[in-house]
Amino acid sequence: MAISAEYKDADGVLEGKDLEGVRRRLLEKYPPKVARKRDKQIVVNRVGEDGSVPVVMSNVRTVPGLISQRGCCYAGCKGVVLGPTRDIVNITHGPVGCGFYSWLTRRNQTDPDSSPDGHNFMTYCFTTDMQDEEIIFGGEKKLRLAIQEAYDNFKPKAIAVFSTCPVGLIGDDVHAVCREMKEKLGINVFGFSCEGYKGVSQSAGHHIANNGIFTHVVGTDDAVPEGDFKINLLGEYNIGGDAFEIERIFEACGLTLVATYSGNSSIEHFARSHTADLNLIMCHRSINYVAEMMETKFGLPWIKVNFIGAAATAKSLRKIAAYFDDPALSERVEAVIAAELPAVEAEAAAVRPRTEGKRAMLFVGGSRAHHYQELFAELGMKTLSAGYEFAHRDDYEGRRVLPDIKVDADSRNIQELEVHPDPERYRPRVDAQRAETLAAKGVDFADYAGMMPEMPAGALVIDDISHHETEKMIALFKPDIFCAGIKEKYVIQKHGIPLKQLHSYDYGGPYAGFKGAINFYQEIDRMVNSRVWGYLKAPWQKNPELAAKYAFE
Ligand code: CFM
Repeated sequence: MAISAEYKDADGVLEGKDLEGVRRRLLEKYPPKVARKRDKQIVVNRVGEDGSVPVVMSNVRTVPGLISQRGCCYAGCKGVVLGPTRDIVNITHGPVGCGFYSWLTRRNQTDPDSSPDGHNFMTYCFTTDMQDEEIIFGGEKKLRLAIQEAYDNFKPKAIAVFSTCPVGLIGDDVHAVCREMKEKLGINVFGFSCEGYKGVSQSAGHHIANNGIFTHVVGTDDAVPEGDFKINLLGEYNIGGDAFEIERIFEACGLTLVATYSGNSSIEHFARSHTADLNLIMCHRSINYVAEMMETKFGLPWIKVNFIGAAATAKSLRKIAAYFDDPALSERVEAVIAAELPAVEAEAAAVRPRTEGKRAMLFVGGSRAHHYQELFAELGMKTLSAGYEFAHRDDYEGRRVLPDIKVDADSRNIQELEVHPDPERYRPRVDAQRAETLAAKGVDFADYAGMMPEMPAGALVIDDISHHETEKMIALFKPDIFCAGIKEKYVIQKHGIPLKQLHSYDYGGPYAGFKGAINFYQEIDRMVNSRVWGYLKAPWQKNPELAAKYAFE
């Protein structure tokens, strides 16, 4: 990785500030019990010789009253994992707002022309629009009608149903309705019990989505696509067109992409994805479950890749070539890298004098706070502090800590599927000896090193950061750019700091792959060097006190 091993400050000091003091400042306003909990989620990074890092408490409930960046279980299941699939009719069983706000029309890009039937239902928002009557008397009847109506109008190959909070509270059996309608209509109809309140964040929804796709779709079509080097890309959701850029690169390299979970995807891709030769994982947090279940059932191995950052893209392509061990493929991959890198490097060199030494903070989701550090490093920028909204310890500290993770009641509530090797279709792609040879070439199967071992020692890692802590960090460090989402954007801009959304990319992107890196360099250059932020005065800087009067005595 291109990131420097350590900041030049003395141990425990960042930009002249004693980090223990900084931690105290973040916690001092909290009641003692809250401070004790948050204390375990705010950690100064240190990387041991063996790559070990400090423990970060994560994937635990947010303290009520703290303003968190997190979303809900339904958002993780319907919005994130299933949202980008163009030809499944996704019906939100619940009040209209849940469906509307997870419609994500700007976020979910797809190319319907690449499907022979041209099905694309992402431009529609399907919901049962639950009313008082259904909350009192049950919503199964309305759900049945909605499935029928969707079928009559669109004749889709599949219909998925997503439960929102009230569905769980009133006890509608969405799975029974789906089974009944599947039989009646003769198409795949399947439900997800992803009520918003389940688990502690959207991470629970990822797991539920993975279980549902794996149970109802993966392996339902054994037709093997043509191509010598067949791969699946897992945990890539085509934000800002990222998947289009990655697909372009794969095609140039001669790799056959069987399925992406789930950017620019079709249900047919998932159905035959078990026929691929290798699974690549981008976002480990959201999709590791599918990768592991596919390995157990079909013998399909997985490796971690990253296409955010030009160097990371080249490295990932070389890993794939090493796995297939084919001279013609390696040659093609090298030719693609050689053809693409000069333009990227030229842009980095042009921008770098203006970005070198600038400082970023990244608080995003469950994988991007790690991946985007690559791009900032390519600009000569340093990441002062980073954290995830909802990641688990393995995403911070690496999968080496998996055996040490305590499974609490909230996690136990999410079903772990029992998966066994398929009696006919289990086909291990690599034996132990070959795995060892490949490991020597840097192709590590079923491994993710985590964010912290690749972050400089002395950076501050904060899990599930609150708005209070965000404001303190900004006041203390005045970073040159802050990366988060729409909920944070305007609060941070009012502090005079540019905010780059790394969820939806603020209409920008793609940022993945080679062309994406160029886009990102240009965008960050514009943002960190814009003078407009210096002219801003937040309302509270001019008028620091809010006064109020009781309306009656
Ligand atoms: Fe994975 Fe994602 Fe992310 Fe995520 Fe997300 Fe996302 Fe994200 Mo927003 S699946 S963990 S739940 S990379 S929606 S496409 S950008 S928080 S860092």
